[in-house]
Amino acid sequence: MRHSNVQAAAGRVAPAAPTCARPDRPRAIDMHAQTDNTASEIARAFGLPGSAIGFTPHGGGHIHRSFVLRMVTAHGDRRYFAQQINTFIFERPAIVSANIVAVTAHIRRRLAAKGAIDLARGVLNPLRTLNGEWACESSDGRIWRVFDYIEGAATRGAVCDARDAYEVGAAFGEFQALLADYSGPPLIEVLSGFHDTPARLRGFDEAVRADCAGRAAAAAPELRAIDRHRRLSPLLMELAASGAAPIRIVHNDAKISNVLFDANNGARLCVVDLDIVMPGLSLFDFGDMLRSSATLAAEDEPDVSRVNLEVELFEAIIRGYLSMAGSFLLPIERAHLVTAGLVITFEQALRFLSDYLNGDRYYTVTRTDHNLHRARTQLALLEQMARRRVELERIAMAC
Ligand code: GN1
Ligand code: MG
Repeated sequence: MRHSNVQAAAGRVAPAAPTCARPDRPRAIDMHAQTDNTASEIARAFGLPGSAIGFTPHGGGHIHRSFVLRMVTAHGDRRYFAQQINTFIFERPAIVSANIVAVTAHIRRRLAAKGAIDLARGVLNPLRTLNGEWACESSDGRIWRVFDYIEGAATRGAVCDARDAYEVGAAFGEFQALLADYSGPPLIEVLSGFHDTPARLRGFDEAVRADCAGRAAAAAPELRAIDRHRRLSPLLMELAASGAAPIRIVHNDAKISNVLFDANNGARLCVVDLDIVMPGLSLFDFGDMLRSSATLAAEDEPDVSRVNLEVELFEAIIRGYLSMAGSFLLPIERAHLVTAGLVITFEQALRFLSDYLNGDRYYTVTRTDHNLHRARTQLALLEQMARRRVELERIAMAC
Protein backbone atom coordinates (compact mmCIF):
# COMPACT_ATOMS: atom_id res chain seq x y z
CA MET A 1 0.00 0.00 0.00
CA ARG A 2 1.05 3.59 -0.49
CA HIS A 3 0.93 6.39 1.98
CA SER A 4 0.58 9.68 0.27
CA ASN A 5 1.10 11.88 3.30
CA VAL A 6 4.84 11.38 3.25
CA GLN A 7 4.93 11.94 -0.47
CA ALA A 8 3.20 15.22 0.18
CA ALA A 9 5.60 15.93 2.99
CA ALA A 10 8.61 15.44 0.75
CA GLY A 11 9.21 19.14 0.52
CA ARG A 12 8.30 19.96 4.08
CA VAL A 13 10.69 20.96 6.73
CA ALA A 14 12.09 18.85 9.53
CA PRO A 15 11.58 20.14 13.06
CA ALA A 16 13.09 23.61 13.04
CA ALA A 17 16.48 24.01 14.55
CA PRO A 18 16.05 25.63 17.93
CA THR A 19 16.63 29.34 17.80
CA CYS A 20 18.76 31.00 20.43
CA ALA A 21 15.58 32.22 22.11
CA ARG A 22 14.06 28.77 22.52
CA PRO A 23 13.95 27.69 26.15
CA ASP A 24 16.15 24.81 27.15
CA ARG A 25 14.61 21.39 27.12
CA PRO A 26 13.84 20.44 30.74
CA ARG A 27 16.34 17.63 30.52
CA ALA A 28 17.64 16.60 33.89
CA ILE A 29 15.24 14.59 35.99
CA ASP A 30 15.69 14.73 39.72
CA MET A 31 15.77 11.05 40.59
CA HIS A 32 14.63 11.88 44.11
CA ALA A 33 11.48 13.27 42.56
CA GLN A 34 10.77 9.87 41.01
CA THR A 35 9.31 8.75 44.28
CA ASP A 36 7.23 5.74 45.14
CA ASN A 37 4.44 8.19 44.79
CA THR A 38 4.94 8.45 41.03
CA ALA A 39 4.99 4.65 40.69
CA SER A 40 1.79 4.35 42.72
CA GLU A 41 0.11 7.08 40.72
CA ILE A 42 0.95 5.30 37.47
CA ALA A 43 -0.19 1.95 38.86
CA ARG A 44 -3.49 3.49 39.97
CA ALA A 45 -4.09 5.23 36.65
CA PHE A 46 -3.49 2.03 34.68
CA GLY A 47 -5.36 -0.14 37.20
CA LEU A 48 -2.36 -2.42 37.69
CA PRO A 49 -3.06 -5.16 40.22
CA GLY A 50 -1.20 -5.17 43.56
CA SER A 51 1.01 -2.48 45.04
CA ALA A 52 4.03 -0.79 43.53
CA ILE A 53 7.27 -1.91 45.19
CA GLY A 54 9.91 -0.83 42.70
CA PHE A 55 10.58 1.84 40.10
CA THR A 56 13.99 1.37 38.54
CA PRO A 57 15.56 3.33 35.66
CA HIS A 58 15.97 1.16 32.57
CA GLY A 59 17.98 1.53 29.36
CA GLY A 60 19.82 4.46 27.88
CA GLY A 61 17.71 6.03 25.13
CA HIS A 62 18.45 9.58 24.02
CA ILE A 63 14.88 10.77 24.27
CA HIS A 64 12.60 9.32 26.95
CA ARG A 65 13.16 8.17 30.54
CA SER A 66 12.26 4.52 31.05
CA PHE A 67 11.58 2.59 34.25
CA VAL A 68 10.70 -0.91 35.31
CA LEU A 69 7.68 -0.75 37.55
CA ARG A 70 7.44 -3.75 39.86
CA MET A 71 4.11 -4.66 41.44
CA VAL A 72 3.65 -7.17 44.20
CA THR A 73 0.40 -9.09 43.87
CA ALA A 74 -1.24 -12.03 45.59
CA HIS A 75 0.08 -14.19 42.72
CA GLY A 76 3.66 -12.98 42.90
CA ASP A 77 5.54 -10.04 41.42
CA ARG A 78 4.66 -8.59 38.08
CA ARG A 79 6.70 -6.10 36.07
CA TYR A 80 5.71 -3.32 33.69
CA PHE A 81 7.70 -1.00 31.45
CA ALA A 82 6.84 2.63 32.22
CA GLN A 83 8.10 5.50 30.09
CA GLN A 84 8.02 9.18 30.77
CA ILE A 85 7.34 10.63 27.35
CA ASN A 86 9.60 13.46 26.29
CA THR A 87 6.97 16.04 25.47
CA PHE A 88 9.61 18.54 24.39
CA ILE A 89 10.12 16.34 21.33
CA PHE A 90 6.76 14.57 21.14
CA GLU A 91 4.43 17.46 21.71
CA ARG A 92 1.34 15.34 20.98
CA PRO A 93 1.82 12.03 22.80
CA ALA A 94 -1.70 10.89 21.89
CA ILE A 95 -0.71 10.70 18.22
CA VAL A 96 2.37 8.66 19.06
CA SER A 97 0.21 6.26 21.06
CA ALA A 98 -2.37 5.97 18.28
CA ASN A 99 0.36 4.88 15.85
CA ILE A 100 1.88 2.42 18.30
CA VAL A 101 -1.48 0.86 19.12
CA ALA A 102 -2.39 0.49 15.46
CA VAL A 103 0.96 -0.98 14.47
CA THR A 104 1.22 -3.42 17.38
CA ALA A 105 -2.36 -4.61 16.80
CA HIS A 106 -1.54 -5.34 13.16
CA ILE A 107 1.68 -7.15 14.01
CA ARG A 108 -0.08 -9.21 16.69
CA ARG A 109 -2.71 -10.31 14.16
CA ARG A 110 -0.07 -11.18 11.59
CA LEU A 111 1.97 -13.19 14.09
CA ALA A 112 -1.14 -15.01 15.32
CA ALA A 113 -2.09 -15.86 11.74
CA LYS A 114 1.41 -17.30 11.23
CA GLY A 115 0.92 -19.45 14.33
CA ALA A 116 3.57 -17.70 16.45
CA ILE A 117 3.64 -19.33 19.87
CA ASP A 118 5.22 -16.60 21.99
CA LEU A 119 2.97 -13.66 21.11
CA ALA A 120 3.60 -11.95 24.46
CA ARG A 121 7.26 -11.58 23.50
CA GLY A 122 6.74 -11.13 19.76
CA VAL A 123 5.29 -7.64 19.93
CA LEU A 124 4.96 -4.83 22.45
CA ASN A 125 1.68 -4.63 24.33
CA PRO A 126 0.70 -1.04 25.23
CA LEU A 127 -1.73 -0.75 28.16
CA ARG A 128 -4.72 1.51 28.60
CA THR A 129 -5.50 3.56 31.68
CA LEU A 130 -8.74 2.96 33.55
CA ASN A 131 -10.06 5.98 31.63
CA GLY A 132 -9.35 4.26 28.35
CA GLU A 133 -6.38 6.50 27.49
CA TRP A 134 -2.96 5.29 26.42
CA ALA A 135 -1.09 7.59 28.81
CA CYS A 136 -1.57 9.30 32.17
CA GLU A 137 -0.29 12.46 33.77
CA SER A 138 1.37 12.24 37.17
CA SER A 139 0.76 14.96 39.74
CA ASP A 140 4.09 16.58 38.85
CA GLY A 141 2.87 17.07 35.28
CA ARG A 142 4.84 14.30 33.56
CA ILE A 143 3.20 12.10 30.94
CA TRP A 144 3.57 8.34 31.32
CA ARG A 145 2.78 5.32 29.20
CA VAL A 146 3.03 1.69 30.22
CA PHE A 147 3.69 -1.58 28.40
CA ASP A 148 3.70 -5.13 29.66
CA TYR A 149 7.31 -5.89 30.54
CA ILE A 150 8.78 -8.51 28.22
CA GLU A 151 10.33 -11.04 30.58
CA GLY A 152 13.46 -13.02 29.81
CA ALA A 153 14.64 -10.57 27.18
CA ALA A 154 18.02 -8.96 26.69
CA THR A 155 19.18 -5.98 24.67
CA ARG A 156 22.54 -5.41 23.02
CA GLY A 157 23.99 -1.91 23.04
CA ALA A 158 26.14 -2.43 19.98
CA VAL A 159 26.89 -5.17 17.48
CA CYS A 160 29.74 -7.50 18.48
CA ASP A 161 30.05 -9.64 15.37
CA ALA A 162 28.55 -10.56 12.01
CA ARG A 163 25.90 -12.69 13.68
CA ASP A 164 24.58 -9.62 15.52
CA ALA A 165 24.70 -7.59 12.34
CA TYR A 166 22.70 -10.25 10.49
CA GLU A 167 20.09 -10.24 13.27
CA VAL A 168 19.70 -6.46 13.07
CA GLY A 169 19.10 -6.71 9.33
CA ALA A 170 16.63 -9.56 9.79
CA ALA A 171 14.80 -7.82 12.66
CA PHE A 172 14.00 -4.66 10.74
CA GLY A 173 13.43 -6.54 7.48
CA GLU A 174 10.88 -8.68 9.31
CA PHE A 175 9.32 -5.60 10.89
CA GLN A 176 8.80 -4.03 7.46
CA ALA A 177 7.51 -7.34 6.10
CA LEU A 178 4.97 -7.69 8.93
CA LEU A 179 3.66 -4.23 8.12
CA ALA A 180 3.73 -4.60 4.34
CA ASP A 181 -0.01 -5.33 4.27
CA TYR A 182 -0.93 -2.87 7.02
CA SER A 183 -4.57 -1.95 6.66
CA GLY A 184 -5.38 -0.17 9.94
CA PRO A 185 -6.01 3.52 10.45
CA PRO A 186 -3.63 5.77 8.48
CA LEU A 187 -0.48 6.38 10.48
CA ILE A 188 0.18 9.96 11.39
CA GLU A 189 3.51 11.57 10.63
CA VAL A 190 4.51 12.05 14.28
CA LEU A 191 7.59 14.13 13.58
CA SER A 192 7.22 15.69 10.18
CA GLY A 193 10.12 15.65 7.77
CA PHE A 194 12.03 13.28 10.05
CA HIS A 195 14.24 12.00 7.23
CA ASP A 196 14.03 15.12 5.09
CA THR A 197 17.79 15.41 4.79
CA PRO A 198 17.76 18.70 2.82
CA ALA A 199 15.65 20.24 5.61
CA ARG A 200 18.08 18.83 8.18
CA LEU A 201 20.90 20.46 6.21
CA ARG A 202 19.08 23.80 6.23
CA GLY A 203 18.58 23.44 10.00
CA PHE A 204 22.29 22.75 10.33
CA ASP A 205 23.26 25.79 8.25
CA GLU A 206 20.98 27.89 10.45
CA ALA A 207 22.64 26.48 13.58
CA VAL A 208 26.07 27.38 12.18
CA ARG A 209 24.90 30.91 11.34
CA ALA A 210 23.29 31.46 14.75
CA ASP A 211 26.10 29.76 16.69
CA CYS A 212 23.98 30.07 19.86
CA ALA A 213 26.39 28.25 22.11
CA GLY A 214 29.55 29.78 20.59
CA ARG A 215 30.82 26.36 19.54
CA ALA A 216 31.17 26.68 15.75
CA ALA A 217 34.90 27.46 15.94
CA ALA A 218 35.52 24.32 18.00
CA ALA A 219 33.79 22.25 15.34
CA ALA A 220 35.63 23.71 12.32
CA PRO A 221 36.96 20.33 11.02
CA GLU A 222 33.50 18.79 11.33
CA LEU A 223 31.89 21.72 9.50
CA ARG A 224 34.35 21.20 6.65
CA ALA A 225 33.54 17.47 6.60
CA ILE A 226 29.83 18.26 6.28
CA ASP A 227 30.62 20.54 3.36
CA ARG A 228 32.39 17.74 1.52
CA HIS A 229 29.23 15.60 1.54
CA ARG A 230 26.48 18.16 0.91
CA ARG A 231 25.54 16.66 -2.39
CA LEU A 232 24.24 13.55 -0.61
CA SER A 233 21.38 15.44 0.98
CA PRO A 234 18.61 15.20 -1.69
CA LEU A 235 19.22 11.64 -2.85
CA LEU A 236 16.62 9.79 -0.76
CA MET A 237 14.02 12.56 -0.70
CA GLU A 238 14.12 12.68 -4.49
CA LEU A 239 13.27 8.98 -4.62
CA ALA A 240 10.30 9.61 -2.29
CA ALA A 241 9.09 12.79 -3.97
CA SER A 242 9.18 11.34 -7.49
CA GLY A 243 7.42 8.17 -6.39
CA ALA A 244 10.30 6.11 -7.79
CA ALA A 245 10.59 4.25 -4.48
CA PRO A 246 7.41 3.21 -2.64
CA ILE A 247 6.33 4.64 0.67
CA ARG A 248 6.06 1.82 3.19
CA ILE A 249 5.66 1.67 6.94
CA VAL A 250 9.08 1.82 8.49
CA HIS A 251 10.58 1.93 11.96
CA ASN A 252 12.81 5.00 11.63
CA ASP A 253 15.17 4.10 14.46
CA ALA A 254 16.71 0.88 13.20
CA LYS A 255 19.54 -0.02 15.54
CA ILE A 256 20.45 -3.06 17.61
CA SER A 257 19.46 -1.47 20.92
CA ASN A 258 15.89 -1.47 19.62
CA VAL A 259 15.84 -5.25 19.14
CA LEU A 260 15.00 -7.63 21.98
CA PHE A 261 16.66 -11.05 22.17
CA ASP A 262 15.82 -14.07 24.30
CA ALA A 263 18.10 -13.85 27.34
CA ASN A 264 18.60 -17.61 27.39
CA ASN A 265 19.13 -18.70 23.82
CA GLY A 266 19.83 -15.35 22.09
CA ALA A 267 16.96 -15.78 19.61
CA ARG A 268 15.48 -12.59 18.19
CA LEU A 269 12.19 -11.68 19.87
CA CYS A 270 10.89 -8.37 18.56
CA VAL A 271 11.58 -4.79 17.65
CA VAL A 272 10.81 -2.09 20.24
CA ASP A 273 10.80 1.71 20.46
CA LEU A 274 7.93 2.32 18.09
CA ASP A 275 7.59 6.09 18.62
CA ILE A 276 8.46 7.11 15.12
CA VAL A 277 7.06 4.23 13.14
CA MET A 278 5.70 6.19 10.21
CA PRO A 279 5.24 6.03 6.47
CA GLY A 280 8.60 6.36 4.80
CA LEU A 281 11.16 4.70 2.56
CA SER A 282 12.44 1.22 3.39
CA LEU A 283 15.82 2.82 2.72
CA PHE A 284 15.49 5.03 5.80
CA ASP A 285 15.71 1.94 7.99
CA PHE A 286 18.30 0.22 5.86
CA GLY A 287 20.53 3.31 5.86
CA ASP A 288 20.12 3.60 9.61
CA MET A 289 21.20 -0.02 10.04
CA LEU A 290 24.39 0.57 8.07
CA ARG A 291 25.02 3.72 10.06
CA SER A 292 24.52 2.07 13.42
CA SER A 293 25.66 -1.51 12.86
CA ALA A 294 28.39 -1.60 10.22
CA THR A 295 30.97 -0.69 12.85
CA LEU A 296 31.97 -2.12 16.22
CA ALA A 297 32.47 1.36 17.65
CA ALA A 298 29.86 2.91 19.91
CA GLU A 299 27.90 5.80 18.46
CA ASP A 300 29.53 8.13 20.99
CA GLU A 301 33.05 6.64 20.90
CA PRO A 302 35.31 9.55 21.89
CA ASP A 303 38.38 8.06 20.17
CA VAL A 304 37.51 8.48 16.53
CA SER A 305 40.46 6.36 15.41
CA ARG A 306 38.48 3.36 16.69
CA VAL A 307 35.62 3.95 14.29
CA ASN A 308 36.09 1.51 11.45
CA LEU A 309 33.68 0.47 8.75
CA GLU A 310 33.61 -3.34 8.95
CA VAL A 311 32.86 -4.87 5.58
CA GLU A 312 31.95 -8.19 7.17
CA LEU A 313 29.25 -6.47 9.25
CA PHE A 314 28.07 -4.49 6.25
CA GLU A 315 27.55 -7.67 4.27
CA ALA A 316 25.84 -9.45 7.19
CA ILE A 317 23.34 -6.58 7.60
CA ILE A 318 22.43 -6.80 3.92
CA ARG A 319 22.08 -10.59 4.02
CA GLY A 320 19.93 -10.46 7.17
CA TYR A 321 17.76 -7.70 5.75
CA LEU A 322 17.26 -9.40 2.40
CA SER A 323 16.38 -12.69 4.13
CA MET A 324 13.19 -10.95 5.28
CA ALA A 325 12.70 -8.05 2.89
CA GLY A 326 14.06 -9.58 -0.30
CA SER A 327 10.61 -10.76 -1.35
CA PHE A 328 9.01 -7.31 -1.43
CA LEU A 329 11.86 -4.90 -2.19
CA LEU A 330 11.77 -3.32 -5.64
CA PRO A 331 14.89 -3.13 -7.81
CA ILE A 332 15.06 0.63 -7.20
CA GLU A 333 15.27 0.03 -3.44
CA ARG A 334 17.90 -2.66 -3.79
CA ALA A 335 19.89 -0.38 -6.08
CA HIS A 336 20.08 2.34 -3.40
CA LEU A 337 21.15 0.35 -0.34
CA VAL A 338 24.64 1.82 -0.18
CA THR A 339 23.38 5.30 -1.05
CA ALA A 340 20.97 5.01 1.89
CA GLY A 341 23.84 4.22 4.25
CA LEU A 342 25.69 7.32 3.11
CA VAL A 343 22.67 9.64 3.27
CA ILE A 344 21.41 8.52 6.67
CA THR A 345 24.89 8.60 8.19
CA PHE A 346 25.33 12.12 6.79
CA GLU A 347 21.92 13.09 8.17
CA GLN A 348 22.73 11.76 11.64
CA ALA A 349 26.03 13.67 11.60
CA LEU A 350 24.02 16.80 10.76
CA ARG A 351 21.61 16.14 13.62
CA PHE A 352 24.29 15.54 16.26
CA LEU A 353 26.36 18.48 15.08
CA SER A 354 23.34 20.79 14.93
CA ASP A 355 22.46 19.84 18.48
CA TYR A 356 26.04 20.48 19.60
CA LEU A 357 25.94 23.93 17.98
CA ASN A 358 22.51 24.65 19.47
CA GLY A 359 23.74 23.88 22.99
CA ASP A 360 22.58 20.25 23.46
CA ARG A 361 18.84 20.79 23.50
CA TYR A 362 17.61 17.64 21.78
CA TYR A 363 19.74 14.61 22.65
CA THR A 364 20.51 13.68 26.22
CA VAL A 365 24.18 14.38 26.91
CA THR A 366 26.15 12.98 29.82
CA ARG A 367 29.58 14.49 29.20
CA THR A 368 31.27 17.52 27.73
CA ASP A 369 31.24 17.55 23.93
CA HIS A 370 29.07 14.43 23.87
CA ASN A 371 27.21 15.51 20.74
CA LEU A 372 30.46 16.55 19.07
CA HIS A 373 31.90 13.08 19.70
CA ARG A 374 28.74 11.53 18.28
CA ALA A 375 28.97 13.70 15.17
CA ARG A 376 32.62 12.72 14.73
CA THR A 377 31.85 9.00 14.75
CA GLN A 378 29.20 9.54 12.08
CA LEU A 379 31.57 11.59 9.95
CA ALA A 380 34.36 9.03 10.31
CA LEU A 381 32.03 6.29 9.16
CA LEU A 382 30.72 8.43 6.35
CA GLU A 383 34.23 9.18 5.05
CA GLN A 384 34.97 5.45 4.94
CA MET A 385 31.69 4.59 3.24
CA ALA A 386 32.33 7.28 0.64
CA ARG A 387 35.92 6.15 0.05
CA ARG A 388 34.95 2.48 -0.31
CA ARG A 389 31.69 3.05 -2.12
CA VAL A 390 32.55 1.09 -5.27
CA GLU A 391 33.61 -1.94 -3.25
CA LEU A 392 30.46 -1.70 -1.08
CA GLU A 393 28.22 -1.44 -4.15
CA ARG A 394 29.87 -4.55 -5.56
CA ILE A 395 29.26 -6.50 -2.36
CA ALA A 396 25.66 -5.30 -2.14
CA MET A 397 25.00 -6.37 -5.74
CA ALA A 398 26.36 -9.84 -5.03
CA CYS A 399 24.17 -10.41 -1.94
C1 GN1 B 1 17.30 8.81 18.97
O1 GN1 B 1 16.32 7.82 21.91
P1 GN1 B 1 16.71 6.91 20.83
O2 GN1 B 1 18.09 6.40 21.09
O3 GN1 B 1 15.71 5.82 20.67
C2 GN1 B 1 16.60 9.43 17.76
C3 GN1 B 1 16.95 8.72 16.48
C4 GN1 B 1 18.44 8.69 16.29
C5 GN1 B 1 19.05 7.99 17.49
C6 GN1 B 1 20.53 7.92 17.39
C7 GN1 B 1 13.02 10.53 18.05
O4 GN1 B 1 16.71 7.63 19.35
O5 GN1 B 1 16.40 9.39 15.38
O6 GN1 B 1 18.78 8.04 15.13
O7 GN1 B 1 18.68 8.64 18.70
N1 GN1 B 1 15.17 9.46 17.94
C8 GN1 B 1 14.47 10.58 17.78
O8 GN1 B 1 21.00 6.86 18.13
O9 GN1 B 1 15.00 11.64 17.44
MG1 MG C 1 14.16 5.89 19.41
